[in-house]
Formats: sequence, C-alpha cells, structure tokens
Amino acid sequence: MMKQFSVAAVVAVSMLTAGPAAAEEVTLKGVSSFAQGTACSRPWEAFVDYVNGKGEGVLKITAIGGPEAVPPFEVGNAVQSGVVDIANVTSAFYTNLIPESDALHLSTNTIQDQRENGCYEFINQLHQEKMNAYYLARTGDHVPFHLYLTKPIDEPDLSGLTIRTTPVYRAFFEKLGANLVQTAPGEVYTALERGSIDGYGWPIQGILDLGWDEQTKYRVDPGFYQVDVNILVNLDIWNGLGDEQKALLEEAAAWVEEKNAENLEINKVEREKQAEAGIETIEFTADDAEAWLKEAQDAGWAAVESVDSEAADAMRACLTAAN
Ligand code: 173
Repeated sequence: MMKQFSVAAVVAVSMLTAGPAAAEEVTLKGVSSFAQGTACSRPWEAFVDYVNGKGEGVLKITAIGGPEAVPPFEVGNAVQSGVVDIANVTSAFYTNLIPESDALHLSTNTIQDQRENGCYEFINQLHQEKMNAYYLARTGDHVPFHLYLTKPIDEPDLSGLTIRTTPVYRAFFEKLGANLVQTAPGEVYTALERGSIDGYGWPIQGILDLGWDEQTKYRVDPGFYQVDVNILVNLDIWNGLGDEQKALLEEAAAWVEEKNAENLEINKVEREKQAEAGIETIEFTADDAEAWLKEAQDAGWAAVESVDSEAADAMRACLTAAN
C-alpha cells in the first residue's frame, strides 16, 4: 500500500516538472493580415499546411482567418498581447510597435543572406524586445512594390495626386509631392471606385486576386523595394514550446523561405495577367527610372534614420550587403 502510494506521488511530481507542452500536442491560434487565397497569404497557408502535415502529436496551427478576423493594423498588437499565437503580417502594419521595422522592405538581399550575416538575429532581437514576438520567417523576397494609377503620369512627379499609402510608400510618395491617405488593403477597391484616390501602392503580386484590376488603369515601372511578409510567434508562447515543437516550426520556416525563389516566376506571370486585364505600363526614361529608384531608397532610409540612426546604420549594412 505504501509503495503504490509513493509511485503515484513520483508520477504526479514528474508530470508537474516535465515542462509545459513538451509532451503534448500544442495548438497555436494563427491569423493572416492578408485575405485568404491572395498572393501575400499563400506562402503562409503553405506554411500552415506544412506544419499541420508533419505536426501530428507535436504541434498544430488553427488558422482563424484573415483581415475579417483581426484588422491588419491590429495584428501586431494581437501577437504582442497573445490574443493570437502566430501571425502572417508585414512590418508596415506594426510600425506602431517597431518603427525601425520600416527598414525591412528596403532590403536588397534575401532572408538566407540575412540569416548568414547576422541581420536576422538583429531583427529577431528587435521583435523580441519591442514587440514580445519571435521573428520566425520572412516571405516576399524578390517581390517589388509598384505604384498603380487611374490617371497617367509621364515623370516621377505625384503632385496633385491622392495616393493610398501605408508606411511602406509614405516617405517616397510624399517626397514626390503626393497627397497621401493611409488605408488597410480592404478599403482600396471602394476608394478607387468612389474616385477618392488616384492610385495606390501595392506589390507586383495580388492585384487580380483582389479584383483591383477592374479599377486600375496604369502600373508605373520600375518596381521598388522588396516585400516583407513575416511569420511572427508570440514570445511567451515560443519560450514555452519544447525542442521538438520549435524544431518543427524552424524547419517549416526554412522551407517556406526557400519557396521565396519561386517569386521571380510568379512575378512574370502576374505582369502578364495585369497586361491581359488591361493595365497599361507607364515606363519612365532610363534617367527618370534611375532617379525614381534612388529617391525611393534615399527617402526610405532617411525615414528609418530619423527613427533610430544606430539601428538604421546596422540594418542598412546587413540588409543591403551582397551575399
Ligand atoms: O500596401 C500595403 O498594404 C502594404 O504595405 C503591403 C506590404 C507588404 C505586402 C503587401 C502589402
């Protein structure tokens, strides 16, 4: 009787000290700041499928939805506070928490380069300290942003135009004289339809997914910057995971980051689809194109410098280093 009792006590104590979650399947609640099935959500959806396909008994992600579940500019707060455990979100939607993250879309190298040269670690630390988030993965490499218009322009001058923006384009478009209106992606179609904007910034991918081609006449080339859509995990949740669970998420991160290479081909198809949908290309002269790209970089970095010059210098070095 005495012996049985002590065995039970040992089992009970070992269950208490085995650490949280390690032995049991954990479910993470996930959200995307981009609409389900559209270009900027697809890598995330593939990531979730990858994790769930391999995660039996270890870890599962329950995707609760897109912008209808959490407004895009609230997703950062939701990760920070633990309202969601994991999220697909661009840094432009959480500059309220990490103003320096405005540097991420100014990168000219890849996440693989950034993991190698220490930039990833720097950026992960920023996310941990300022946002209570673990920077798990980056998608969007090789995808440029463009200016889309309902009225033509023939040089890099946006004065007199009202353009929908986010922090991604703000400094650049402002410098070119535009009137800016910030909106979530979900408000772009109606703003175009009503004529309250003359254009908007958006990546090369996703215009047709969103149906915006119906309201868009022109795309300005060349594209500028590089998309960052990041997979972030609430830091308390991350720290509570066991080794096997962390390893599965890191494996899925590396896998989805490898898929970034597919973007070059996807961009090509998107350009063709835009042309077929009747979106005309406005192409600047070589000199204007060069000035356009230089202005984009200069304005973008000046904005990050004004937030934190030390962090800006550190990130500029490692985000623009050749591999
Ligand atoms: O235009 C936007 O809403 C935006 O900032 C963005 C950033 C990354 C990918 C797609 C859109």
